[in-house]
Amino acid sequence: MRRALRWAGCLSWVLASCGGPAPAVDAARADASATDADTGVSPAEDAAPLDAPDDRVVPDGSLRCSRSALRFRGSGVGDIDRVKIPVDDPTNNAPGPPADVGATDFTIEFWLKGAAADNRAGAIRCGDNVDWIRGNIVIDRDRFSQDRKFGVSLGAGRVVWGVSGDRTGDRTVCASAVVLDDRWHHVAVQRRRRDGYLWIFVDGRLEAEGDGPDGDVSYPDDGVPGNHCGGPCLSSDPFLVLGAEKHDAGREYPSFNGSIDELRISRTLRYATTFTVAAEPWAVDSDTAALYRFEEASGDAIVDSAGNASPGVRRYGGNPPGPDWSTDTPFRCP
Ligand SMILES: [Ca+2]
Ligand SMILES: [Ca+2]
Ligand SMILES: [Ca+2]
Ligand SMILES: [Ca+2]
Repeated sequence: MRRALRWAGCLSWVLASCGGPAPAVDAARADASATDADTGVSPAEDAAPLDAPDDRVVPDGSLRCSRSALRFRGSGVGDIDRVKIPVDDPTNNAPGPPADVGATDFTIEFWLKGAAADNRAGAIRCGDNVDWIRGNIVIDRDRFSQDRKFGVSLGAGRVVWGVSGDRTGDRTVCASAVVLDDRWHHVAVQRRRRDGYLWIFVDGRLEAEGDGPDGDVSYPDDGVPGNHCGGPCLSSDPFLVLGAEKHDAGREYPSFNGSIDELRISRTLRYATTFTVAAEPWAVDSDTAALYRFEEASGDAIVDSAGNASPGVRRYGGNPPGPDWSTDTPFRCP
């Protein structure tokens, strides 16, 4: 459905569907009804929201700081200016690597820094739709015209999180806090497997939540990319893509222009309500599916700190070229 929806989106661009105001959400609301004892998530001890640290200097040693991040340029063309993490091998029915989440609860979180002038997507109309693809795309695990997909984008500077179920519909939820202020922000999105419930947290504040489509949204082990990419979408569908719209579908579906650091994918719900953001980089624990610290600082290999079971590749290029290795990080080393 993606292509049809995308072109329908072009036609309706001047209408409210693309440029309308962001829906009201209850910022920083810790709604007990949204969580469930079944999830096993315990509310944070300290529920007081914290402002995002910026230019925080933390001690060196034991990787407690971040020396390196990636600076994307928003090219959105040519399968470059992005990181690609394979989540399936289309030539067989073997299970994907741990980064292929969606069969269980999961959390995707990362640090992001960008400017509004570089990311001009308008407000997203959130609801039972796939309109997250109209924002500047930060995380793209789409499947072209097929179900079981998800992604994170920015519309009018707000975090947008969308999921399509297993023939159970679509849902996009929108945060209200503006993050495109050229400062580092922590973003966490979650999905509960039992009922498809979705959450967005920004700098530890619960920003948006809602019941989403049900079912397994991991990449199908027997998935066959459709013939929508000048041929089968073999170079876009079976990947988790960072910092770009994975299909290069056109400027109506823009890519993120800014920095990403310390991306963690977990096979659990990490957060139940407003929480205190970690003051240093994460270490791998038993719930970590993949952890990308971007400490390589050179080259094209993207290392997964969780045993490198889900490695990625930097696809460098564009004008200006990206993503560049950057020393601008949320946890600067002395
Ligand atoms: Ca880093
Ligand atoms: Ca496969
Ligand atoms: Ca549901
Ligand atoms: Ca799979």
